[in-house]
Parts: sequence; structure tokens; C-alpha cells
Amino acid sequence: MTRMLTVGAAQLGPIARDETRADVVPRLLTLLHEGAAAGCELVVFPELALTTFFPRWYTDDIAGHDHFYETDMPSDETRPLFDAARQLGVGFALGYAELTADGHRYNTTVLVERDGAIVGTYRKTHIPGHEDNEPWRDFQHLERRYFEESPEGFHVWAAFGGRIGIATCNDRRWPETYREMGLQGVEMILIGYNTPIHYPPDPSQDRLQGFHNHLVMQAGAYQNGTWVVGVAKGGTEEGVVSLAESSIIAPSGEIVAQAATDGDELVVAEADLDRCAHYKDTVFDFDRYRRPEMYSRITSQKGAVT
Ligand code: CDT
Repeated sequence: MTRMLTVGAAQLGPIARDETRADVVPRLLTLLHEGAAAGCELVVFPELALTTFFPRWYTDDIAGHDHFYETDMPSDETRPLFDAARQLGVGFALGYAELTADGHRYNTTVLVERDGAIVGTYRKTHIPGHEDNEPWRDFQHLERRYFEESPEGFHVWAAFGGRIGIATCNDRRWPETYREMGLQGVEMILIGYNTPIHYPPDPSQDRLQGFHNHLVMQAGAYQNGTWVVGVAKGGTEEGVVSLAESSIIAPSGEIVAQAATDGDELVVAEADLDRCAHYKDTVFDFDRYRRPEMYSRITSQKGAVT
């Protein structure tokens, strides 16, 4: 059997600090239209796709960054994306900063079906970086100041003719991310990222950013028998160079399509969701081979105990 889902990884190049939704949404619409022309049913945009990566700047008063957050989805500014989805029959996933009515701040991704209806939202689980100003860094990574850790966990939705899950950037480095969704039968995981090449706490990792990016997503795909779509906001944004290399990864762990540039670029692959069963029903037949009674530390313990 084949169950084809043509998917587009809509990589973005930089968004400057002073650029607004009015500057960015037309770029997203261009990629959505390109996706439609390429036969895509689903187009995946990166993490925080509507603004510059604002956690690189410290503010005493967090409210000073409120203009980077969305209070409504859709809003007047993002509604054209939902309208285009309906008109083109192309769904999308879009990462953005969310400020809720009761004042919570999340790093959120919304999944929208081909009819323009919201399937669900995912709020980032693993929030990297730091809370306070660290002037010794070349640039800040203040996600822990500007976003809360979501208490909601990982979801898998019946959508696009399959089982679709979402993770966000740093989530992709943690094996629990994929397994939580693997245990819900996920067939395609959508992952947007903003990954600076330079990692100030340990610059020896800088040369490995591309390797680690693919290593974790390819392993997560293979070990859970799922497609993974990794989508970057890459290039040099406000002086910070970020990894591009968006890719679409098969349940075998193989990369089947990859970005060639570090700018706006649509990477397309025809994903046969039935290929997942090759792995889910054999070497990773969870029901037959997993030993959850041997894994109790995974949920009972946070740090290593030596
Ligand atoms: N956005 C995001 O999560 N970025 C991190 C950067 C490294 S941690 C400071 C990542 O894991 O790619």
C-alpha cells in the first residue's frame, strides 16, 4: 500500500529586527504558492517564523518585547495564510511566539489543515538557553526568559491522511520527544528550528552544528519509524549566523531532500506514510520488543545520579 503525502519544508532566510508581519507574511505566501505548484498538501514553516529571533536581545521588562508575540491566531496579519491554505488546498505548520490572554508566553506552532481549519497547536517543551543577561556572550539566547516550558507534552493528530506530530527546535535533540510521539503512532514529525552556528558555552560544538542537527533527526526518524521534516530559519540574521540545511527524512533515517541555500527555499518530497510500517512492524515493533518496566528512571528522575 502507499499513502502519499507531498510535503514542503519552507525554509526561511533572515528576518531583520525591524521587519514586520507585513514584510514576512508575503514571503510565507510565496512559499505556500510554490508548494501548491509543486503538489504539496502540507508546507512547514520554521520556529518563530513571523519575526526575527528576538530572544537574542535582553530586556529588563519582558513586556518590551510584546510586539514580537501573537495574541490571536489567526490575526488580521496572519489571516491571509489561512485564506490561501483554503483556496490552494495546502495546509501548513507555522511557528510563532504566543502571548495568551492570561499572560503566558509560549514558543508555539499551529497546524492548519488544507481547508484552513486549525488542527491543533503545540507549545515547545524543552526551552534552551538562559533566563538572565549574560553579557560575556557574543549574543544572548534568552528563550528561558521569554518562554515558559509547556506543561502539555507532545501530541499526535489524525490529519493529512496520517498521524502528524510537532516538535520545536531544541526538542529535536531529546530522544524522549520522538518516543513520546512514536508511542502515539506518529508518521510524520514537523520540526522548525533557529540554530545559531556559534554556541557560546562550548564553541567546540560550532563545527558540528550541521552534523548534530541531522544526527538527532535521522535517529529519531529511524528509531520510531516516522518521517521527520526539519525546517530552518537560516542565514545571517542581525549578525548571527544560523544553520540552514532543512531536510526531509524518511523512516529509514535517510535524508531524501535537503535545502541547497541558506535563504527562502522550498524543499519538497513525496512521503509515503505507509513506509513507516516497515519499521514499526519489524525492528521497532514496540509492543513486542520494548521493556518499559526497565525504563522507570526516564520519567522518575531528571538529572544523572552517579
Ligand atoms: N531555538 C532553539 O531551540 N535553538 C537551540 C540553540 C542551541 S541552545 C542555546 C537549538 O537547540 O538549536
